[in-house]
Amino acid sequence: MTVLEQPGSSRNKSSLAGPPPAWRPRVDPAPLLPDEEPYRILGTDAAARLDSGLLTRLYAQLVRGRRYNAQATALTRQGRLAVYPSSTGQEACEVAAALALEERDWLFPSYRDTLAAVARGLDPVQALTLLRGDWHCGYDPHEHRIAPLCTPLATQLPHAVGLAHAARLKGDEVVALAMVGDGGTSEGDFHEALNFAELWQAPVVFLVQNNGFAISVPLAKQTAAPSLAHKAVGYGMPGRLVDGNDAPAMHEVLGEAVQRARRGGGPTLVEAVTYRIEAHTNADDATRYRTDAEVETWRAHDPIALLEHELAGRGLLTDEFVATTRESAEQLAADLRERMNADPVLNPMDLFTHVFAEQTGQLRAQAAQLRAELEAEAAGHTEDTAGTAPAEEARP
Ligand SMILES: Cc1ncc(C[n+]2csc(CCOP(=O)(O)OP(=O)(O)O)c2C)c(N)n1
Ligand SMILES: [Mg+2]
Repeated sequence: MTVLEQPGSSRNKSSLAGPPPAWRPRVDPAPLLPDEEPYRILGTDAAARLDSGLLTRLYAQLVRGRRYNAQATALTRQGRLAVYPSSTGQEACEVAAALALEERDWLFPSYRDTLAAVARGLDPVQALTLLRGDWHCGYDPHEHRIAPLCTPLATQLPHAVGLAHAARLKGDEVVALAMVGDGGTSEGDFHEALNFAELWQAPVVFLVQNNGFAISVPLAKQTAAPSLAHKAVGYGMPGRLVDGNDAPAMHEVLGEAVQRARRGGGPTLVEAVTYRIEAHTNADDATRYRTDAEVETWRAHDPIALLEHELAGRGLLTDEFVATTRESAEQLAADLRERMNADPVLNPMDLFTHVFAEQTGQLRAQAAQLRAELEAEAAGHTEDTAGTAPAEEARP
């Protein structure tokens, strides 16, 4: 006997119409859909309306950013920095993210977003503390309103939503801008963050830098979504697709999303289409999974060159302006070199200090072992300078 043949069934009343009540989308998805092509301004008629002051400001920041990336990468080769995930090629995203925010807002960067933190005003050496191998992020997140550079993928996103939601409940007009990579959009945290952000109308902007790869995994193996911006629609949120190498376009779109969030209009997901010109980090060999020809196609769409083209057309790319900009970038690099060459004063025992409010037995045992090793090393060093056992022999 089928369900419909059971006594008392509503067989007679049933029909082949849709589920009761008739289902329909609760919001119209059409306005949430991203543009079909990445939004751009440079190279289009719209470029004419751009303010020259904004263009020169963006240019100076981009040039400084590229120099910073090159210097930080050089520091890894000199053993002064443990690891550096370069944002060369992605400077327009980094700089626009920083400039879109006001002082009262919060930035939630990933490990690749040192530049956004520096463009927001963070000390360039402090910004590298974590990547240098220290146990802390090197700055007070509350003072700068920059969360620690986040290594576990996408975990910064629910944090940003929580902060933004709390600010809204308190009546503070604070916006959180959270940065994540294309690979990070496959993490559960990404979905949970977007879901709650829209439900709560949290003032958050999610900036996905689609740089083509998650280490060696290309986007085509990451997702079957039409674009990453389309993912927004599933949560009832608008998705914007932008040319991530077009600095004024990035600046405009992120600025609009921040304003919308501040007005109480809810979150936005922005996908910036860009490219990671360097390897994933200094520890990666990108030639193993992509061709030089591919990299060259992106070099031809370089964010600095795009801006130079517009500046030159306006007669603003003068020798003097270029020289001043380069000099400022060189000073930044020189300062970084000099200060990163000083040995940091580290206490290895700090490793155990802030893990738990109350140390576990296992951690206490590990701390005791490290303390004993450090004491043995110090004793060996003393004996060594006294001309007896060398430090190396004192080690187990
Ligand atoms: C939760 C988690 N899983 C795995 C890793 C290892 N991991 C570090 S970077 C990375 C790739 C991330 O790619 P993407 O999100 O595109 O950011 P990109 O490095 O391109 O900026 C992976 C898998 C990690 N850090 N955290
Ligand atoms: Mg990526």
